[in-house]
Amino acid sequence: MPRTVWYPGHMAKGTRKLNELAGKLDVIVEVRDSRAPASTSSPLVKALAKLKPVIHVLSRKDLADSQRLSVWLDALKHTYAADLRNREGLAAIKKAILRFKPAHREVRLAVVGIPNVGKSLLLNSLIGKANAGVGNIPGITKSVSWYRNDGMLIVDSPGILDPHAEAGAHLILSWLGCAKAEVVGGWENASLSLISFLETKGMNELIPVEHVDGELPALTIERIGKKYGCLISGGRVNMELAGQKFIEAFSSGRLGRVCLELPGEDRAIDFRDEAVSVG
Ligand SMILES: Nc1nc2c(ncn2[C@@H]2O[C@H](COP(=O)(O)OP(=O)(O)O)[C@@H](O)[C@H]2O)c(=O)[nH]1
Ligand SMILES: [Mg+2]
Repeated sequence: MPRTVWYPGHMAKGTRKLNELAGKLDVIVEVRDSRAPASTSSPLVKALAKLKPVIHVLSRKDLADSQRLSVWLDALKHTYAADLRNREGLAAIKKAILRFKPAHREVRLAVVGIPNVGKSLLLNSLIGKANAGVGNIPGITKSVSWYRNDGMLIVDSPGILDPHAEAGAHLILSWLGCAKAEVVGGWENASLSLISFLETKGMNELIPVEHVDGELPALTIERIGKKYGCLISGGRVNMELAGQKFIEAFSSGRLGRVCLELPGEDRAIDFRDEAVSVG
């Protein structure tokens, strides 16, 4: 896939700034979603990991299948699962960060990750409510804000620290409620592929209606539409709405806890044919 499809000009600028910034940091904290730790990783962080240590925070632990999540925690170094809304796992993350603190000054860090994974929640927890920005730190990149708290010097720079996901990840992100369905051709499309995916993975218990293996996903979405009351005239199902309601229920955890990927697995989906437009 040509890079330009998913790598527009403003992203290149972000990358350059992030690289520049990374030179000043002691450690990078990357946030990913526990429910898809491969697809929600940031390609840019992967590149920076050659230069700087990276701590991985897997957010939304509260929505994730804990058994499969523990496979990730065993497989990835410096990895911590967290429920950022309830500040669960935060103490361990802070401790891990402070291990990179030089003796003579604060540890300098940035929280990085693709949009919607929980960066702001983590950042605010690390900064603490009462802390005002400290302005420019001498010798460190201007035009970004720094915050000081508990032995940490934390940079906040939206737009630089939230690089885009890989193009192919958008479908999975749409299932998780982390990407707009327009990007993957609407809710109906996204929900049909989610049904196929769950069937392939043997995760049928996450489908809220009867689903027979090999059956057309559209029939299943139709059943879901009836269950959720997505009807239009003549008793027909509004498939777009049905798809949206299904994905809402799925991504909010109402259908159960999920972890869609395991380390080292082949890509969940063959993305090559997927048309992706990036905003
Ligand atoms: N249930 C749950 N929701 C979370 C968690 N972390 C973040 N969220 C929610 O995910 C949404 C996006 O979080 P935000 O911090 O704005 O993500 P950002 O775009 O990476 O800065 C918000 O509605 C958060 O409340 C978590 O650990 N558990
Ligand atoms: Mg944010």
